[in-house]
Formats: sequence, C-alpha cells, structure tokens
Amino acid sequence: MERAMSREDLGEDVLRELDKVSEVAAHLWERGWAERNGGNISVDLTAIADRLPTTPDAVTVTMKDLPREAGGRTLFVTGAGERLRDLRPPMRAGGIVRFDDAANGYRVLWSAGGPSGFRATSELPSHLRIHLDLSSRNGEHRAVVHCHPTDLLALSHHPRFGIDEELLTRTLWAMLPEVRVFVPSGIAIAPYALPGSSVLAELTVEGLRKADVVLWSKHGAVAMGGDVREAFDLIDVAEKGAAILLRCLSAGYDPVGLSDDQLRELERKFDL
Ligand code: 2HA
Ligand code: ZN
Repeated sequence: MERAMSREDLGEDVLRELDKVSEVAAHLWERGWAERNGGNISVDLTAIADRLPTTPDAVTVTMKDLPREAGGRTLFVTGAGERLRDLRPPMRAGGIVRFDDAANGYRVLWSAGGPSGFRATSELPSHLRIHLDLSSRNGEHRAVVHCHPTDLLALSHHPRFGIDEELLTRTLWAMLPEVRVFVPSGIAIAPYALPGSSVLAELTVEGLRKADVVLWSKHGAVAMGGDVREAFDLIDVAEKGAAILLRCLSAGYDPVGLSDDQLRELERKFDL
C-alpha cells in the first residue's frame, strides 16, 4: 500500500495556493465572517495537480446528480463542519479531492489529518458548479470563497435593498469610489435557498455570470477570482460599501452618495 501523501508531496504550485487559502481564511475569521463552521473555500487545482496520485485505498464519497464534466477534476476544498480558523498551516480543515471519471463522487487525495475521515464542505455543489461553469467560459478563475459578511448579510434582510440587486449595486457603488472600480459588475442577489442545495448552486452560477459577488439572501456572499485573494477582495470591497451604507442609515440619515456625474467620471477614468 502506498503511503498517504504528505504536504511536501503536493508540489510548489499547489502549496502556494494552499498558503493563500490559509491567509484568506485567517482574514475571514478575523473579520467575523466565518463563525463556527461558517464559510468555505475551494480552489480548482486540476491544471496544476493532475500528477498527484489517487491514494489507492481511499474510499469514494458518492454524490448524487454530479454533472458529467466533474469527472477527473481536482479541487482543494474546506471540510464539512470544519472551522475556517483551523485553516492555518498545517491546515486541519482542508483537503484535496478528485472526482472519478464517471462523476459518481470523489476520493480524497490529501488532507492534513490523512485522507480518511475528511468530508468536503456541504456547499460543494455550489463550488463545483461554479468551477465547471468557469472552466467552460475561461480559464482565469480558479478560486471560490463563501463567507458570512455581516453588513452585506444585514442588507439582504432590508425590505428594499435585499430584493433589488440593481438598487443595491447602484447604492453600494455610490458609497465610495473603490466599490465602483473594484466591484465593476456589481452584486447579484440569490433569493434564499437551503444551504448546500442544488437550487442554491444553480442560483449562484446564474448570479456569477453577471455579477462579481452573489449575495445569498439571509445567509452570506460568494465570489470567485483567479485565486482566493482576488475572490476575498471582491467581497471585502462590497462589504465596505455595505458597512458605510448601514453606518449612515443607523446614524439616522440617508447617505448622499456619489453623484451620477462622479460615477461617470470614474467609469471613464477606469474604462468601466
Ligand atoms: O460551511 O457556511 O453555507 C458552512 C456554511 C454553509
Ligand atoms: Zn454559509
């Protein structure tokens, strides 16, 4: 029997991505956006981890209704029920999984605690669907971050901002120039759906086709990026807009907001 892979066997490219995951997971925890087992992260490693061997004795965790294109994909994912604050090296809370060719499920290639016992995040259906959708569109996006950013989540309960994604996007763009520039495609709202469900996965994929951040109503936010840092930045900037909006509303006034002219000036300067 082959010995289980150690961290060093993963290779430099994979380890670099895992280090970024640890860094971003620490930010999520410090921000209070990942209480208990809240939040999850995945990185599509298929292009850089295709040589990692499948541990021969690893059991297949079966999954129903996997899209066929999932076959052969290799993802880093956080574990079900794990705490993101435990993603500091040596990364107790994450693992690398590969979907079998027939897309009936996945096998664990590596996890810091050994491959047995590791189970991928309950939000794997959403993460996987996003990665598959992305790889069919372009190769640039490889990481998906889901977390529970407090102010965006609070706004999803707002009777107007919480149900009107155009209003929400325009209002947050107007809170400070960064939001207009660094969340250029805005925020989509996915109506509440059961966490981990394929309905939520579908809504998320639809949202990310048009927007940079998808706000899961009454739950949290999702973004994707070339790496986890980029995905985190999108949520972080959108959340800053939400925090300013809520700060003004809680102080008892409606924010003035950047004017249409000021927004247009930014759009010209940054070619948006
Ligand atoms: O992984 O955040 O949405 C825990 C969650 C589920
Ligand atoms: Zn969640």
